[in-house]
Amino acid sequence: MCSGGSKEAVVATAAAVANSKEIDKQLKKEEEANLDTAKLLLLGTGETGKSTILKQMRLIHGVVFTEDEYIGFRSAIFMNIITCAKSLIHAMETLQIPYGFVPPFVPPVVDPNAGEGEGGGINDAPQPTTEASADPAAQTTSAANPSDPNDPDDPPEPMLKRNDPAAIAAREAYALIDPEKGQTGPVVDAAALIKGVNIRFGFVKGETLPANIIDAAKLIWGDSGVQYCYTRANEYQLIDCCAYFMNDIDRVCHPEYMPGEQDILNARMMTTSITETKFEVQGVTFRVFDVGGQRSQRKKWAPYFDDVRAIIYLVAMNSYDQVCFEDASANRMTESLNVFKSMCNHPMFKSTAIILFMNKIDLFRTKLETAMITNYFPEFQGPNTYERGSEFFARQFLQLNKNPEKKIYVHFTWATDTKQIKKILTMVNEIILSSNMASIGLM
Ligand SMILES: Nc1nc2c(ncn2[C@@H]2O[C@H](COP(=O)(O)OP(=O)(O)OP(=O)(O)O)[C@@H](O)[C@H]2O)c(=O)[nH]1
Ligand SMILES: [Mg+2]
Repeated sequence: MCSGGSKEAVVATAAAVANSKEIDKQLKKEEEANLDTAKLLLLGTGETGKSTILKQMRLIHGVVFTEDEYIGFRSAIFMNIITCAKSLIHAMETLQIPYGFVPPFVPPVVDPNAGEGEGGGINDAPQPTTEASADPAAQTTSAANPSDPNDPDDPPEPMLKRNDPAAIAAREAYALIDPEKGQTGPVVDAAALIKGVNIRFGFVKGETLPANIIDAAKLIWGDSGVQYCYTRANEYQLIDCCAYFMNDIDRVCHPEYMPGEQDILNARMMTTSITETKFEVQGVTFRVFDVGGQRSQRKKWAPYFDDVRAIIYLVAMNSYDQVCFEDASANRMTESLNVFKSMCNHPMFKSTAIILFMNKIDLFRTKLETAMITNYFPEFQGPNTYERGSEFFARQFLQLNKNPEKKIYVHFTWATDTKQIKKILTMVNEIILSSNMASIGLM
């Protein structure tokens, strides 16, 4: 029998209606709040360019840098110069390269797949000069690599830089150095000075590197052996802004120097605490979280995973031949693929837009001239070109997505190039805004 007439039932119904109205009100409030804000995470492994993209967002959306930040960037740039000089000096010893070493001519990288489609074929590659062929070091290597480059069934083994004639010649020259006396000369003295440097910078205006350190860093960078060592940077840890600042030491070490936009974008500071930056796009507040990408930092990510509208996941395209800063046994690209796999399939990101920034395309292009992808990713097929390489790596990431419904947006980016990033971020904003609308059923 219906109990609609009882007093208790009427009270209970009224309470339920009030409660439901309250819930509706609350939901409406939340929807409005959701529509007003979009939470965005910048994710990726270490040194992939997350903070650089955040700097670009700040420049583009007018979140100005404070004076303290400018001074912080300037200090970071001085430290970048010292760090680079120290890394190069250390690598000269570990790779066994003498100061003043001039590498013999080394033919460009042998590409067993070149000739198919785009990219120069083996037959187009400049041949070794007679001088280089007469070099016993060069003969050792060609004996170890006897394939006939014209025989499609027996393609030559791609050669790693540490085994090429220049590397062998460097080691031979290094072996001739008297172990008692070592090398002598102004560059060696400069290296000894830099090795002993232990400076920290505060927030003092006009503070710069001492003149003797500036001169020492310039001498090191100008040495032919160090320049050769720089070409083998994938064999040790060297930050990507090395050439940018080392080529411009006089300008950035001037006492009146304050970093410009391009300097700020190139300055390297490892992120060790998560920051939130807010700016408005078409009436929506974007809350952007920049996290540290190295293994120890990734433990801090999870508390930021709720209610994320979009993830920009950064990949350093040029890292395919590098090992991780925090683990010399892990390839950087493989590490990035593993982290992407768990992020893109994470249950909390079911309805989160995933935007993949295949970054550092400028450095990727340069690297392809001397480093074969197939040496590090044997499944790579085809010529060692930008088109093939970028398509291959993007596919490696996309195929990790286990949800066919999920759309992953891919952009090939150059994070230090404001013009390019401005265009890409406009497209990204559109994706985020429409995903914001879709999240509350308005699209
Ligand atoms: N040439 C070039 N350099 C880049 C590019 N993207 C980033 N860099 C440089 O790479 C270095 C590392 O970039 P960051 O933005 O600090 O990397 P991150 O992902 O924030 O690194 P963590 O904070 O350690 O996780 C900086 O010196 C940047 O200037 C790029 O597309 N091209
Ligand atoms: Mg960072």
